[in-house]
Formats: sequence, structure tokens, C-alpha cells
Amino acid sequence: MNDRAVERQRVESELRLALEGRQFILHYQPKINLRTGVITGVEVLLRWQHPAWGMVMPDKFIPIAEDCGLIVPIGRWVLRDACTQAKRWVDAGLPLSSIAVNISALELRQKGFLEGVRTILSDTGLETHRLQLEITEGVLMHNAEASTVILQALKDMGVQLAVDDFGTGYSSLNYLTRLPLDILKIDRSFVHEIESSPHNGAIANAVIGLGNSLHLRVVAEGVETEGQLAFLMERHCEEGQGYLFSRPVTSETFAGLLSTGIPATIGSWEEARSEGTAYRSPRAIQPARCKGGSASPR
Ligand code: G
Ligand code: G
Ligand code: MN
Repeated sequence: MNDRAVERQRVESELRLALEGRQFILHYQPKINLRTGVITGVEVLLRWQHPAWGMVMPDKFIPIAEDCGLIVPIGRWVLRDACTQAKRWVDAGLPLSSIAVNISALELRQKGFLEGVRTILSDTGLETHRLQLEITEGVLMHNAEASTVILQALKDMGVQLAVDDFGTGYSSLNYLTRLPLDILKIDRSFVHEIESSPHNGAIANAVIGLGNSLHLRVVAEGVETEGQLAFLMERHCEEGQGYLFSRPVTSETFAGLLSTGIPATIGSWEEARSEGTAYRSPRAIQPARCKGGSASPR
């Protein structure tokens, strides 16, 4: 076996111990209404705290978990933990409208998936409309026929569906009209250099227009600079996420962000505010927080 194969096998055997060893944790990255600066939701991102290796990021282990099938039990743990946490925040009076969980192809195709989602929502008591599932464009495209039934069933339950990494699939857009989708996430590769690369700007612009005309909400991923924010605001992209607002953070830190809001020190918001068109401090408009509950119940 070559080095890479040995490495993969090591990761796989460690992964088998990780769930039982409670080595996984979830980090949370806010999604922001780009005009008002208010947190509209959150994406859940899995982290693996290995006892010897330290924090392992998903790109190092999710592909391996997908190949060996472990993504199914891991994904189920993610969904349950995320819904449990979201329900706690909602019950604590924190202004969280939805929580988004990434779903792999194998999870979606797996027989008990729909029933699993239903059970987790019912066990945790999280309202169905607060759950979003993010599925990459590639998965939707290549499995359009098989996915239709399951996506429609999720939609009928009230779960929201997002196309992740939109624009990277290089293929037909047919599936967009055939599948019951709610949200388009512009891949961060297009947001990157959105101002300096005419191509990226044109693609981002087209995706925003496409989303609007198909009545899909558009979320820009990977917003890192003020210039990117200004570009997106000008084109009326409704929502965004990225390092400019917040990196993925722990549940405690995210609960804090929910109660205080994203700091309004961003230039585009200050400009818009001085024109009277935009950013209002979340503190001023969020409902009173925490009816006696703790803001970070973990
Ligand atoms: O945080 P970032 O490096 O954290 O995530 C890298 C990639 O891993 C992203 O494409 C993201 O969609 C994926 N990912 C993160 N968490 C999960 C998860 O819980 N399940 C699945 N299937 N993918 C995830
Ligand atoms: O494929 P998906 O959209 O699920 O990927 C989410 C990934 O994007 C995570 O790895 C997350 O850490 C990363 N991410 C979030 N915001 C930013 C950002 O502003 N810049 C970059 N480069 N990565 C980001
Ligand atoms: Mn995602």
C-alpha cells in the first residue's frame, strides 16, 4: 500500500472510534441578512477533536467517511445534535430562525433517511420549518430522478432545501425547476474576486438574478471583504455568510452572537445607515432575550 492508502486506513479506523468516544463537535457559522445585518440562520459545520491529532477539519475526514459508509451514522449524530441545540436556543428566547445541516449523497440515498429526519425532529421538538438541509449541486444533478421523491417528501414535511456550492456543477440548470428547492448558495469561488474578476462578478450577478426569478432565496458564501459585501448589497443579494461577519464558532460563542448581534462596524452598513436605508443594531430590534434561561445551555 502507498502512503496515502495507509493514511486513509488509519483515519478510517480512528473514525470508527470517534462517535462512541464523543470526539465530534459542531461549530456554527451565522448567515446574515446583508441589508439589515441581522442573523437569519446558521450553518452547522462538523469538527473532529482527535485525542492525539487535535482538531481535524471536515475536508480531511468527510470524504473518507463517505467512502466507507460511516458518514451515515455520523450524519445522523450531526442532525440530532444540531436540532437539539437549535431547540435549546429557540426555547431560551434567542432569535434563531433556522439551522442548516450539510447532507452527503450517501445519506440522502440511504433507505432510512427520511424516517431518520422525521424521528429526530419529533424527538427534539424542533419545528420542521427551522431545519434546512444543504445538498451540493453535484449530488442534486447526478441523482435528480432518485432525489425527487425524497426531496418532495422532505418539502412536504416543511423542511427547507438549499443547493450548496451552486455554480460549480457545470451542467444543465434543468434540475432547478424540477426539484422543490428554497435556497441557492453561491459558491465561494465566485464571491472570491467578485469585484476584480469580471467573470466572477458576472456569474454572481447571474445567480442572484436566476434565484430571484425562480423565487429562490440566494445566499452568498465566503464573504470576506467589505468590497464583496458592497457588490452583493448593490445587486440585492439577500443573505450571506463568511469571515467578514464571523468564522464558524463554538455553540457558546454563537449563542453570544445571537443575543448581541454581529458588531455593526462594517462600512457598507454604516453608509447605508447614514442614508437611512439599512443596518439597524440587532440589539435594538431583536426580541427580549432569555426568559430566565441561559444563553449558552451547553
Ligand atoms: O468548515 P469547513 O472546513 O468547515 O467544511 C468543509 C466542508 O465539509 C464543506 O464542504 C462542508 O459542506 C462539509 N461539511 C461540514 N460539516 C459537515 C457535515 O456535518 N456533514 C457533511 N456531509 N458535510 C459537512
Ligand atoms: O461547502 P460548504 O458551503 O458547506 O462549505 C462551508 C465551508 O466554507 C467551511 O469549510 C467553512 O469553514 C468555509 N468558510 C466559511 N466562510 C468562509 C469564508 O469567508 N472564506 C473561506 N475561504 N471559507 C469560508
Ligand atoms: Mn454548506
